[in-house]
Amino acid sequence: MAETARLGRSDRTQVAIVGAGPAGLTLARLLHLAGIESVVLEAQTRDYVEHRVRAGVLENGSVELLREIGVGERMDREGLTHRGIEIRFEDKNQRFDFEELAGKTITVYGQQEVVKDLIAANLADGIRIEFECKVESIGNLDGTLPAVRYRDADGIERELSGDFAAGCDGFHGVSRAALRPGAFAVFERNYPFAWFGVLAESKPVSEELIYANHERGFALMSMRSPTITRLYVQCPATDEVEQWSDDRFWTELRARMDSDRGGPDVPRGPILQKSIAILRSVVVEPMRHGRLFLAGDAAHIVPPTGAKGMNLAIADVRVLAQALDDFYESGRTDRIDAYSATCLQRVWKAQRFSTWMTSVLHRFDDLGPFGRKLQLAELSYLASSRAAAQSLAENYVGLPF
Ligand code: FAS
Ligand code: PHB
Repeated sequence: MAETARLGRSDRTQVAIVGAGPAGLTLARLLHLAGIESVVLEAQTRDYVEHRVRAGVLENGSVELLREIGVGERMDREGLTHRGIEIRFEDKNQRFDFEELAGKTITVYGQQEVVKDLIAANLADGIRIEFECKVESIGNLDGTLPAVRYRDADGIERELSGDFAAGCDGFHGVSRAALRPGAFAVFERNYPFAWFGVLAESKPVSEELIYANHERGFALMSMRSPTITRLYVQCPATDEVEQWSDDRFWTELRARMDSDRGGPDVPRGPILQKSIAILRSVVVEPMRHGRLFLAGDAAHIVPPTGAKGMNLAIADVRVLAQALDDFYESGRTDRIDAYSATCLQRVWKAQRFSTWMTSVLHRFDDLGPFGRKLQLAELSYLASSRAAAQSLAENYVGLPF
């Protein structure tokens, strides 16, 4: 049952938002704080989106923005402030002190927690979020009133029109399908591997994230709390979750951390959730089509190695909300017209960083011995050069808005 009073068969708002992920929910809140009305249409149930395990690292700028819009209280209480990360390669751990190198920290706080906080705050402020409402099409993009057609929880066809529409419906959403063929370009790169990830009830071995480059493949030890870990190992892109028994996972992670040869220990614990995430890079240009604006994963996907996915979604809607606020305040359209170019600046820098992190930390079967040596030289340079370490730090904590 939708949380707010059900909309009429055809309804009207200022901004029709498709998708209740970090992009859609943050946008709705930013608009509300600027006195602009929006309605969020979400295909899944509230329970589903509030329990979907995804990203876990918030850049400094995302943390500040979430505080500014009034959803920072639980994040500040339960989130973990990290002053750096470790990268493990050739049997040693190298720490990178972000606070010392870039003057900023990151926060580890699960994406589903951010989503929970945004939904609670938005509903409390009377922002309309319609769950179990699957959008089927978005039309009239070049007109003055884009029309979002959807099916509600009872299967009834409805239409929501707005001055503007925001496609915040992720990579598999409907908004990209609304674009005129030929009106956009897609830049993409697919990787021949994926991440097998688990959420486990086990004690993190380190206060900070450990990324590992190992000849057996990449591994990452992250966390969600002092008792919940989020752990990943590189696996073939064709793998299925069923191929990874608990025992196989723990054995492989320990091997990649050299746990039995002086490397960090990997305490086992009950595995709560398993998933496989395909690694790919995708950018759709432009991100604006008439009165439809794409934001977040609907417009771009980054490999998770740089922990940029959720942060880019938040950065996009920050630009969009400012542009729409200008429009409603003064009729200005210069920021609306600059929306795509402004976001793509940041998107491509995040793509560059995420691609670089992926290239130095993963095992590429076609790398060959020379390529492998280059990879290790890159990591050794990173560990010995302040300039290289500073570049890593400033990109990881988040480039200035
Ligand atoms: P989202 O995908 O979060 O939200 C889109 C919303 O739109 C969803 O709720 C969906 O149900 C809804 N929707 C879709 N189609 C619809 C329709 N037709 N009608 C109505 N609603 C519709 N990033 C990291 O940094 N670290 C990670 O570990 C990490 N893990 C990930 C694992 C997976 C499996 C995925 C897919 C992504 C992961 N990411 C990770 C990236 C992730 O964090 C995304 O960047 C982030 O979710 C993007 O947020 P949104 O753009 O809001 O899209
Ligand atoms: C996570 O905590 O889920 C996480 C952290 C860092 C990454 C990717 C995922 O690069």
